Amino acid sequence: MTTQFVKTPGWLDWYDGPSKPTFVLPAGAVDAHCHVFGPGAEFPFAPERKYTPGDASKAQLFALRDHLGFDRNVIVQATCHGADNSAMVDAVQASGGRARGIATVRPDVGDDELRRLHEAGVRGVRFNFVKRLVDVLPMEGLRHVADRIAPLGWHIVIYFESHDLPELADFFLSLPVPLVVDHMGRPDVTKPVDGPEFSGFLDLLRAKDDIWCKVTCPERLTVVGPPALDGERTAYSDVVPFGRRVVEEFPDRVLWGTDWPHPNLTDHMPDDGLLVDWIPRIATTAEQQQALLVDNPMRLYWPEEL
Ligand code: 0GY
Repeated sequence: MTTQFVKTPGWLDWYDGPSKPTFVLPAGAVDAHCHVFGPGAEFPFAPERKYTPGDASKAQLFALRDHLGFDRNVIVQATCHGADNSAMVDAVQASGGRARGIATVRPDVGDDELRRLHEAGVRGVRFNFVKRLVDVLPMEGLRHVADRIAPLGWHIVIYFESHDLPELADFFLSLPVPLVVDHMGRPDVTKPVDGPEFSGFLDLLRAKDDIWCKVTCPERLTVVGPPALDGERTAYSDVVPFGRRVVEEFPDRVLWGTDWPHPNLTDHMPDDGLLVDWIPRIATTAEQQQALLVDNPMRLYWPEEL
């Protein structure tokens, strides 16, 4: 018997039928932040999850990859699957080497399991501090995980709300592996890009040269919202100065991804084609685009191919 999952009330499903981007991605571009959800009948969602999504399968992710013009994916374990990485690993293994994974592991994860994940294509773990998504693990447990993964050459993806950064920064800087920050540390884009909050975030990136940043999720950070559906493709203008600032100062440490299938959006579901068209507004030169979309993610996830 298979389990039937009932979606969280008001859950917005991903947008089927995204437009073709106007921006042509450089050859070998990597979608460095995306997820799979289930399908729940095959890969049940975790009992401790904070939301129940609609299904978003590996086949649908790979179809989106091809439609948008990406070559590869980095598939990040979604919190609705807890520390059961089966769906993510299944997708990575089915990609024929064109995907890497970011896992969620508990402090008591075995060495055999870490090795198995590495062989499957996992190259990091995610530490999530967003309280609406997870019961945050104690710092000692996270530090133990960091020590365990360091010998594998993995990194840690960190996800937090901007107002929590001041109390988390010292912990982040004490971790023994490279860090990748999700979604620019979730800035409040109604505040000035030169103001103390975003400057504090930039200081984190300045503190060590192995802290990377995903300049992602304008659809999640925006206050002005998506463009009107009138052919206008200049979406999410309020997030542009933030993305551009990070790309300009750290061109060799930025990554970009769709965040498909866009969990927990409540206002609107983005057209992924429009999201791709947002990229040249923050990475304005061909050189920046090549670094953001190809060279940087290849260095982090497929260094053996360089
Ligand atoms: C994202 C953002 C979110 C959710 C998750 O794993 C997740 O559930 O990452 C969010 O709700 O902000 O990066 O997909």
